Amino acid sequence: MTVHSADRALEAYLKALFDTDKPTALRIVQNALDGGMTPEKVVFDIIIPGMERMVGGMISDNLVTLSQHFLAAQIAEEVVDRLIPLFASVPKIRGHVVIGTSHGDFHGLGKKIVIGCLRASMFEITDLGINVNPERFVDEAVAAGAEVIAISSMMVHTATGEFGAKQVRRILKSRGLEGRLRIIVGGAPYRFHDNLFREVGADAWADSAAEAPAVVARLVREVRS
Ligand code: B12
Repeated sequence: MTVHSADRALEAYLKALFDTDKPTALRIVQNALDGGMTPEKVVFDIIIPGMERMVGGMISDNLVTLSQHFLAAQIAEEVVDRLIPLFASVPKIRGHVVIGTSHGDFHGLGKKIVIGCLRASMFEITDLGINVNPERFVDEAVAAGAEVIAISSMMVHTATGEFGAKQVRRILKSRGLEGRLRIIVGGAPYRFHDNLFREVGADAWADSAAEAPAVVARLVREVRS
């Protein structure tokens, strides 16, 4: 299949995401490149709008299932990683985020989707995986020169407990790192209590992966200002 325009490619790509048909989605990307579309155009006119439409708009009407959501994020991550080195001028990375799921929490799907959105928005990501202890969040963020620590918690006790964001905040404070690093949290427990992110010592939270890039961009600006 030869794809002649970004619009047509985007429509075909969205259909493949809806069908959770990863081989077809990747083939559409490859066909676009083979047809002469630049890697920049593929990322900015197909992958990012595809991701936004799947993760942002339609999910609120419950039209998108978790597997469709997940696939859009997974492909965005793979394709963006592969194509960025091929850009004519390498895009400026907007900031560095160290992300993981809080200690005791093995729910990794929300985090994966957040990573897809952040990578597609040109943030550099260090993924620490699931069940990450607080010291490791801080150590890895310092080693990477990150501006933001992102903590995903899907369970109430891992969001509010003593081995999650609260302890990360204490470590930042005790090591004098609060001016250099911001904490963003996310996950279902934060939806039910507007102020919970503050109570656990975070600087910000985002309700969905689609909202995360704008919030992270603000935190990076704060650190750099
Ligand atoms: C899938 C799932 C599992 C899978 C996880 C698979 C995996 N690889 O992730 C498995 C089967 C392993 C599992 C295990 C357990 N689970 Co479970 N699980 C779920 C389930 C059904 C979906 C969670 C999920 O992945 N949602 C999909 C994501 C995409 O949704 P999301 O929250 O909307 O994510 C978005 C935002 O929150 C945000 N976001 C997420 N993280 C972050 C981070 C940042 C920084 C930002 C900015 C944004 C952000 O962006 C995401 C994308 O838009 C929920 C129920 C539910 N419907 O939520 C229960 C649920 C979370 N599980 C629960 C429980 C209790 C468990 C177990 C303890 C069960 C048991 N007895 O063994 C174990 C715990 C294991 C452990 N230690 O973690 C409870 C938690 C209850 C509570 N109030 O704390 C829930 C709510 C089910 C329930 N109703 O009881 N689970």
